[in-house]
Amino acid sequence: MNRKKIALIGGGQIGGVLAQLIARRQLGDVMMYDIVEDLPQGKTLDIAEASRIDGFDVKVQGTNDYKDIDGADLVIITAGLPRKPGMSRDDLLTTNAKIMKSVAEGVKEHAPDAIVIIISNPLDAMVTLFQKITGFPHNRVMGQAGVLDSSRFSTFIAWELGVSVKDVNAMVLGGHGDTMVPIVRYANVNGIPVMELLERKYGDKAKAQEVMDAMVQRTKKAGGEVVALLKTGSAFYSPASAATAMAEAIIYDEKRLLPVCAYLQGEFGVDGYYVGVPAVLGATGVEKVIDFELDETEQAAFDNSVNAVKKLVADMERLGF
Ligand code: A3D
Repeated sequence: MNRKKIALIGGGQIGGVLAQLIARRQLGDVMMYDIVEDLPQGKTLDIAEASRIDGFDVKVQGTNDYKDIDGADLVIITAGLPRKPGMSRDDLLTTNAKIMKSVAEGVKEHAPDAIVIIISNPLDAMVTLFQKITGFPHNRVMGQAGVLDSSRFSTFIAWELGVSVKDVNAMVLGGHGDTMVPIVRYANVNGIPVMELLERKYGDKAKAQEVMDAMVQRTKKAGGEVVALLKTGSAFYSPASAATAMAEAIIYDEKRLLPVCAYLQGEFGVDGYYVGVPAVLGATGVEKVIDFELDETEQAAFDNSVNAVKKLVADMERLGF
């Protein structure tokens, strides 16, 4: 079997961690592209020189020329500015849309058959724009947000309950912004509802709800919490881990059910927009969106989040993209 070729567009903070994670897991040969001269070459050389120590045997290379991503099977895009303290993801729209336009043109020309995972913010709008420019089938274009947001939510639940995070399942749906929707009703620890565990811990329904509400709020603001601490950029280890999990699901045709930014055609009452929903990821990309019934409050929160995505997409179109 030929090794897969994985192109990373953007060799910044997330791109660097992605290259290292992909190499260590030997998911495929890595080709990192960036516009900054020598940056991707330097980062990948540094990573490749650890191959003897880490025990991986795949190629890890860098380039400033789109020609070198020719024939990539998988493309992961992180090109674009990250947030600074006080900024919302939406504040990045104009700058990152310009960048995404050039990236989409490069990928369309050189990796026309690739499956594409986008991480650049504002996420839902960038995925929409990339698909519009390339015309790639919707199943081959998706965004990473929900895997990370869900991992953040699960981590807070594990800390609160004093259990291993490995046993926590919790999902965050909707757009990747302040309106994202952590699904509390289905959050569980090895099948036991988190709300029941909180009620037992505190012996009081109201207190349990208060603790859950605080975790939901922290999840929604988790990206901003990291930005405020780092001061010079946004989270990069965890987004890279999240996209690596998606890449692995695709490369090994795992059929994992993960929350991803996928194109909706009627599911959850939405038609023609990219939003975060549970989907099956396999060899052909997004193989199926898993629609399930939301209760009234969840649906209202989801609709509100979808409206925020629609507004962002409309703003982007008004800007001429
Ligand atoms: P950063 O370290 O600045 O890296 C971005 C890289 O993109 C830099 O190396 C730039 O040189 C490069 N770049 C700029 N323009 C182009 C271009 N036209 N073509 C190719 N490369 C270009 O940022 P980062 O890695 O920390 O973050 C990257 C993006 O991910 C930002 O937009 C963040 O907002 C976003 N992000 C998303 C999440 C999600 O969960 C969705 C989480 C964290 C960050």
